[in-house]
Amino acid sequence: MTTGEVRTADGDIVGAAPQPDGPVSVIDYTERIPNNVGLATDRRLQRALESWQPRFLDWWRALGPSLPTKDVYLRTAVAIGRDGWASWDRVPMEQYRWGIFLSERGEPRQIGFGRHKGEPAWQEVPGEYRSELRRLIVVQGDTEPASVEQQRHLGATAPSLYDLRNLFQVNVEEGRHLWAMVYLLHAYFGRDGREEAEQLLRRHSGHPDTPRILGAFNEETTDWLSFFMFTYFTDRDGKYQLGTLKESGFDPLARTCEFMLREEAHHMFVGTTGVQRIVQRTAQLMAAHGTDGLWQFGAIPLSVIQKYLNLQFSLSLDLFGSETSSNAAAYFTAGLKGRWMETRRQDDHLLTDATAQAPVVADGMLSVRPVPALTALNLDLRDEYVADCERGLRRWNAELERAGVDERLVLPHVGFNRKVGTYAGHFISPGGELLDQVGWQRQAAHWLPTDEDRARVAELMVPHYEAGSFAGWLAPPAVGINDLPVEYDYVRF
Ligand code: BYC
Repeated sequence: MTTGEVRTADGDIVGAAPQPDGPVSVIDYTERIPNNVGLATDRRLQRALESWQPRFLDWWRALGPSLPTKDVYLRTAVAIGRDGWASWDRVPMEQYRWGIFLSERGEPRQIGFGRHKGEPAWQEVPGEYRSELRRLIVVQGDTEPASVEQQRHLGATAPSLYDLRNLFQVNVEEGRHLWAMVYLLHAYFGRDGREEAEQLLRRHSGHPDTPRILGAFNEETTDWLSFFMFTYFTDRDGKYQLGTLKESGFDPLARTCEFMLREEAHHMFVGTTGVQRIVQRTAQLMAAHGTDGLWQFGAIPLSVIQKYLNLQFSLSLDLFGSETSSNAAAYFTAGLKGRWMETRRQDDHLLTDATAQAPVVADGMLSVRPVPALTALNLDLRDEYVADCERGLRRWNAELERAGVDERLVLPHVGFNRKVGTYAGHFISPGGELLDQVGWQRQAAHWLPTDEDRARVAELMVPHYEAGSFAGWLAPPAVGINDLPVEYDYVRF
């Protein structure tokens, strides 16, 4: 843990960037592809990955960060462990060393759930689950480059060098998470795995013919408010999905997700503190001027922050799939994808007789019906996620309270603005009222960002590239990165 890292009682990180811990294994940086998986001993795999590497770099140059820089103060994983897992240095971005890192194998793992519960975790892909496993890995892999593409142009309008560095840190690590999934595809899925790895670079966020697989990853990240909401809400879906894949009976997937989760903590830190700093500035100005009309003071009105929150939360809820899903039941029963904190759950880890309450929209009403718990696992995960989201809201609202402002941010109803699952096709207000289409659309401009809101936010997005300078629409952070001062020149041009 860095000395600047601060954790709240509920475990969220609010101070400096976190550093993970765990058993130690050093990564070999003398190799062309740094790794801790013994790549040098498997020539075929090494050659396959070395032929994918230039295509990845071409993709990074074409669709990665568009702002030219000289170097960026970045952390790079050097050891999968407690002491110095990351080194910090000024790195020209195109020289960043993307590599393949799996958490160390500890005690031999047993499968913890489903019909293979108690059997040794698989070191190879079981033939009967090959296509399901490949699908899960491809969906996970597809999101990583998608987010880099979505954030490509944000460097042009960064509110400070500190924030610009954080954006680039998130980007290079999402690039590495793509490497993690590509390694699994190449190492365990033969020719079709290699073809899937190619496709991961061919689909592009928002492309009309070859879009990314999941909806939220085809939306535009238009500005920094949208970016901070994305890293708060959408990266948090990543935390929960990786948390379930970390339980997988397929050991290489479990181990790679475990290490990805360590890096993911920083991405959510960027979101939590980013929104908090915006709310802090907004709250100060609301208290000083007694109005939410803050455009005139160069800040973002709370009502607009709420609209961006409504949008990103609803887009992120769609990432959990349908509330009831036979896919999810099949993944669980096969031992491929567990539940959040599976090992801590006090039940049979089979869910043969358990039931759950799933939402339904029928006869003009929102209600629930009992369903087999096995089919409601996407809902189970989503509920865990929503409870976690609430925690950030409490922190942001504490800023409003501190400033003596009465207004509060709220999470909208889970049925609001949904495109996937039970609520799709229904018109539900943020307060949870079932409306007709006309009634909903009449009020949509109060609930979701309008073109005008986005244009006003865009006007504020003026780059601040002098060390120690911060845009006026957000407060500076409390501490810098890795114990450096807030004013440090984290990026050089
Ligand atoms: N958009 O049974 P259903 C991250 C498809 S984020 C479009 O309801 P299932 C990150 C679904 O594929 C985490 N299509 O859902 C964050 C299925 O199609 P097929 C990413 C969708 O399968 C920030 C059909 O609808 N990781 O890491 O139980 C930055 C019926 O689906 C959507 C994962 O998601 C959608 N939103 O669950 C960077 C983990 N939702 O198969 C990175 C791996 C569903 O019938 N993925 N569909 O053709 C999964 O576990 C599951 O695929 C899902 C869907 C949870 C996504």
